[in-house]
Amino acid sequence: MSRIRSRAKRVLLSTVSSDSHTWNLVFLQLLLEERGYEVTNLGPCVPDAEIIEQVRAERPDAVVISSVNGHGHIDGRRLIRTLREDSDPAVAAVPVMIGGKLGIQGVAQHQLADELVAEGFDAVFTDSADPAEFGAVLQRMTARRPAIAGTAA
Ligand code: B12
Repeated sequence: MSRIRSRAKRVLLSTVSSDSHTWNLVFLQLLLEERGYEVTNLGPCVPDAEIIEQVRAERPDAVVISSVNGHGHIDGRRLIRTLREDSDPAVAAVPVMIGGKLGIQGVAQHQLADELVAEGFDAVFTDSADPAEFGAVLQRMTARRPAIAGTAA
Protein backbone atom coordinates (compact mmCIF):
# COMPACT_ATOMS: atom_id res chain seq x y z
CA MET A 1 0.00 0.00 0.00
CA SER A 2 1.37 3.46 -0.72
CA ARG A 3 0.60 6.51 1.36
CA ILE A 4 0.60 10.05 0.03
CA ARG A 5 1.77 12.74 2.40
CA SER A 6 0.95 16.36 1.67
CA ARG A 7 3.41 18.93 2.93
CA ALA A 8 3.14 22.49 4.16
CA LYS A 9 3.65 25.03 1.40
CA ARG A 10 6.99 26.79 1.68
CA VAL A 11 7.42 30.55 1.37
CA LEU A 12 10.71 32.36 0.98
CA LEU A 13 10.33 35.77 2.64
CA SER A 14 12.75 38.62 2.05
CA THR A 15 13.16 42.30 1.65
CA VAL A 16 15.31 43.97 -1.01
CA SER A 17 18.98 44.90 -0.96
CA SER A 18 18.61 48.52 0.24
CA ASP A 19 15.99 47.93 2.92
CA SER A 20 17.00 47.56 6.57
CA HIS A 21 13.47 47.52 8.06
CA THR A 22 12.69 44.25 9.85
CA TRP A 23 9.32 44.46 11.67
CA ASN A 24 7.49 44.21 8.35
CA LEU A 25 9.24 40.85 7.87
CA VAL A 26 8.43 39.72 11.40
CA PHE A 27 4.77 40.64 10.87
CA LEU A 28 4.59 38.74 7.57
CA GLN A 29 6.40 35.70 8.96
CA LEU A 30 3.90 35.43 11.83
CA LEU A 31 0.95 35.99 9.50
CA LEU A 32 2.13 33.28 7.11
CA GLU A 33 3.02 30.79 9.84
CA GLU A 34 -0.39 31.31 11.40
CA ARG A 35 -1.85 30.28 8.05
CA GLY A 36 0.19 27.09 7.94
CA TYR A 37 3.07 28.07 5.67
CA GLU A 38 6.64 27.08 6.37
CA VAL A 39 8.61 30.32 6.17
CA THR A 40 12.27 31.06 5.54
CA ASN A 41 12.85 34.69 6.47
CA LEU A 42 16.07 36.02 4.91
CA GLY A 43 15.96 39.23 6.96
CA PRO A 44 16.95 42.78 5.95
CA CYS A 45 19.22 44.09 3.13
CA VAL A 46 19.37 40.89 1.10
CA PRO A 47 21.34 41.12 -2.19
CA ASP A 48 19.46 39.98 -5.33
CA ALA A 49 21.98 37.18 -5.90
CA GLU A 50 21.32 35.72 -2.46
CA ILE A 51 17.54 35.71 -2.94
CA ILE A 52 17.97 33.94 -6.27
CA GLU A 53 20.41 31.40 -4.82
CA GLN A 54 17.93 30.65 -2.02
CA VAL A 55 15.15 30.11 -4.57
CA ARG A 56 17.45 27.70 -6.43
CA ALA A 57 18.39 25.83 -3.26
CA GLU A 58 15.01 25.74 -1.49
CA ARG A 59 12.53 25.58 -4.41
CA PRO A 60 9.86 27.45 -2.43
CA ASP A 61 6.22 27.41 -3.50
CA ALA A 62 6.24 31.21 -3.51
CA VAL A 63 8.49 34.17 -2.80
CA VAL A 64 7.13 37.11 -0.80
CA ILE A 65 9.08 40.36 -0.95
CA SER A 66 8.39 43.21 1.47
CA SER A 67 9.86 46.68 1.30
CA VAL A 68 8.95 49.86 3.16
CA ASN A 69 11.86 52.28 2.73
CA GLY A 70 10.50 53.78 -0.50
CA HIS A 71 13.05 52.16 -2.82
CA GLY A 72 11.06 48.94 -3.24
CA HIS A 73 9.86 49.77 -6.73
CA ILE A 74 13.46 50.29 -7.93
CA ASP A 75 15.04 47.32 -6.16
CA GLY A 76 12.00 45.15 -6.87
CA ARG A 77 12.13 45.87 -10.59
CA ARG A 78 15.82 44.93 -10.77
CA LEU A 79 15.26 41.79 -8.71
CA ILE A 80 12.31 40.48 -10.71
CA ARG A 81 14.03 41.12 -14.06
CA THR A 82 17.08 39.13 -12.93
CA LEU A 83 14.96 36.32 -11.49
CA ARG A 84 12.71 36.01 -14.57
CA GLU A 85 15.83 35.85 -16.80
CA ASP A 86 17.42 33.01 -14.80
CA SER A 87 18.55 30.09 -16.94
CA ASP A 88 16.92 27.59 -14.54
CA PRO A 89 13.23 27.42 -15.56
CA ALA A 90 12.16 26.45 -12.01
CA VAL A 91 13.76 29.61 -10.64
CA ALA A 92 12.47 31.85 -13.45
CA ALA A 93 8.88 30.62 -13.01
CA VAL A 94 8.51 30.75 -9.22
CA PRO A 95 5.47 32.81 -8.11
CA VAL A 96 6.69 36.11 -6.64
CA MET A 97 4.73 38.84 -4.93
CA ILE A 98 5.84 42.15 -3.47
CA GLY A 99 4.21 44.56 -1.08
CA GLY A 100 4.67 47.37 1.43
CA LYS A 101 5.51 51.05 1.01
CA LEU A 102 7.02 50.60 -2.40
CA GLY A 103 7.55 54.23 -3.34
CA ILE A 104 7.97 57.42 -1.41
CA GLN A 105 4.78 58.85 0.05
CA GLY A 106 2.82 60.83 -2.54
CA VAL A 107 3.85 58.74 -5.53
CA ALA A 108 0.86 56.97 -7.09
CA GLN A 109 1.13 53.51 -5.51
CA HIS A 110 -1.26 51.93 -8.00
CA GLN A 111 0.82 53.12 -10.95
CA LEU A 112 3.94 51.60 -9.37
CA ALA A 113 2.00 48.39 -8.79
CA ASP A 114 0.99 48.18 -12.47
CA GLU A 115 4.60 48.73 -13.54
CA LEU A 116 5.86 46.00 -11.20
CA VAL A 117 3.30 43.52 -12.52
CA ALA A 118 4.39 44.41 -16.07
CA GLU A 119 8.00 43.62 -15.07
CA GLY A 120 7.07 40.12 -13.88
CA PHE A 121 5.63 40.11 -10.35
CA ASP A 122 2.60 37.85 -10.04
CA ALA A 123 0.96 40.20 -7.53
CA VAL A 124 1.71 43.57 -5.95
CA PHE A 125 0.19 44.84 -2.68
CA THR A 126 0.16 48.46 -1.64
CA ASP A 127 0.64 49.50 1.99
CA SER A 128 -3.09 49.50 2.70
CA ALA A 129 -3.65 46.01 1.29
CA ASP A 130 -6.09 43.79 3.14
CA PRO A 131 -4.17 40.86 4.72
CA ALA A 132 -7.16 38.63 3.85
CA GLU A 133 -6.74 39.45 0.16
CA PHE A 134 -2.99 38.77 0.39
CA GLY A 135 -3.77 35.40 2.00
CA ALA A 136 -6.29 34.48 -0.69
CA VAL A 137 -3.93 35.40 -3.54
CA LEU A 138 -1.05 33.46 -1.99
CA GLN A 139 -3.27 30.42 -1.48
CA ARG A 140 -4.34 30.50 -5.14
CA MET A 141 -0.74 30.83 -6.31
CA THR A 142 0.66 28.05 -4.18
CA ALA A 143 -2.30 25.74 -4.90
CA ARG A 144 -1.10 25.52 -8.50
CA ARG A 145 2.21 24.02 -7.31
CA PRO A 146 2.56 20.27 -6.71
CA ALA A 147 1.23 19.41 -3.24
CA ILE A 148 2.80 16.00 -2.85
CA ALA A 149 6.07 15.60 -0.98
CA GLY A 150 6.55 11.96 -1.81
CA THR A 151 5.16 8.51 -1.37
CA ALA A 152 6.04 5.98 1.26
CA ALA A 153 5.60 2.27 1.05
C1 B12 B 1 11.21 51.67 12.70
C2 B12 B 1 11.51 52.45 11.44
C3 B12 B 1 12.85 52.51 11.03
C4 B12 B 1 13.98 51.78 11.74
C5 B12 B 1 13.94 50.31 11.32
C6 B12 B 1 14.45 49.41 12.43
C7 B12 B 1 14.22 47.98 12.12
N1 B12 B 1 15.16 47.15 12.54
O1 B12 B 1 13.24 47.59 11.49
C8 B12 B 1 15.23 52.56 11.21
C9 B12 B 1 15.55 53.69 12.15
C10 B12 B 1 16.49 51.74 10.98
C11 B12 B 1 14.68 53.14 9.91
C12 B12 B 1 15.49 53.58 8.89
C13 B12 B 1 15.01 54.22 7.76
N2 B12 B 1 13.74 54.56 7.49
CO1 B12 B 1 12.25 53.94 8.56
N3 B12 B 1 10.70 53.73 9.59
C14 B12 B 1 10.48 53.09 10.70
C15 B12 B 1 9.00 53.27 11.10
C16 B12 B 1 8.96 54.31 12.23
C17 B12 B 1 8.26 52.02 11.57
C18 B12 B 1 8.40 50.82 10.62
C19 B12 B 1 7.85 49.59 11.30
O2 B12 B 1 8.59 48.85 11.96
N4 B12 B 1 6.52 49.35 11.16
C20 B12 B 1 5.87 48.17 11.72
C21 B12 B 1 5.67 47.11 10.60
C22 B12 B 1 4.98 45.88 11.20
O3 B12 B 1 4.75 47.69 9.69
P1 B12 B 1 5.18 48.22 8.23
O4 B12 B 1 6.64 48.25 8.09
O5 B12 B 1 4.42 49.48 7.96
O6 B12 B 1 4.60 47.07 7.28
C23 B12 B 1 3.19 46.97 7.16
C24 B12 B 1 2.67 47.25 5.76
O7 B12 B 1 3.55 48.06 5.00
C25 B12 B 1 2.40 45.91 5.16
N5 B12 B 1 3.43 45.28 4.35
C26 B12 B 1 4.76 45.45 4.37
N6 B12 B 1 5.34 44.64 3.50
C27 B12 B 1 4.36 43.91 2.89
C28 B12 B 1 4.44 42.92 1.92
C29 B12 B 1 3.25 42.30 1.50
C30 B12 B 1 3.30 41.20 0.47
C31 B12 B 1 1.99 42.71 2.04
C32 B12 B 1 0.74 42.05 1.61
C33 B12 B 1 1.95 43.72 3.00
C34 B12 B 1 3.13 44.31 3.43
O8 B12 B 1 2.18 45.03 6.26
C35 B12 B 1 2.82 45.53 7.44
C36 B12 B 1 1.83 45.42 8.60
O9 B12 B 1 0.69 46.19 8.35
C37 B12 B 1 8.37 53.79 9.77
C38 B12 B 1 7.22 54.79 9.93
C39 B12 B 1 5.92 54.11 10.24
N7 B12 B 1 5.26 54.58 11.23
O10 B12 B 1 5.56 53.14 9.51
C40 B12 B 1 9.58 54.45 9.08
C41 B12 B 1 9.63 54.49 7.58
C42 B12 B 1 9.26 53.13 7.00
N8 B12 B 1 11.04 54.73 7.33
C43 B12 B 1 11.26 55.52 6.33
C44 B12 B 1 12.54 55.94 5.86
C45 B12 B 1 12.56 56.95 4.73
C46 B12 B 1 13.70 55.43 6.42
C47 B12 B 1 15.13 55.81 6.04
C48 B12 B 1 15.40 55.98 4.54
C49 B12 B 1 15.47 57.08 6.82
C50 B12 B 1 16.82 57.68 6.52
N9 B12 B 1 16.81 58.83 5.87
O11 B12 B 1 17.83 57.08 6.84
C51 B12 B 1 15.91 54.65 6.65
C52 B12 B 1 16.03 53.51 5.62
C53 B12 B 1 17.10 52.57 5.96
C54 B12 B 1 17.15 51.50 4.93
N10 B12 B 1 18.36 51.24 4.45
O12 B12 B 1 16.16 50.89 4.60
C55 B12 B 1 9.96 55.98 5.70
C56 B12 B 1 9.68 55.33 4.34
C57 B12 B 1 9.06 56.39 3.42
C58 B12 B 1 8.22 55.82 2.32
N11 B12 B 1 8.26 54.58 1.96
O13 B12 B 1 7.48 56.63 1.78
C59 B12 B 1 8.93 55.68 6.82
C60 B12 B 1 7.52 55.33 6.32
C61 B12 B 1 8.90 56.95 7.73
C62 B12 B 1 8.25 58.15 7.04
N12 B12 B 1 6.98 58.39 7.28
O14 B12 B 1 8.88 58.81 6.27
N13 B12 B 1 13.31 53.18 9.93
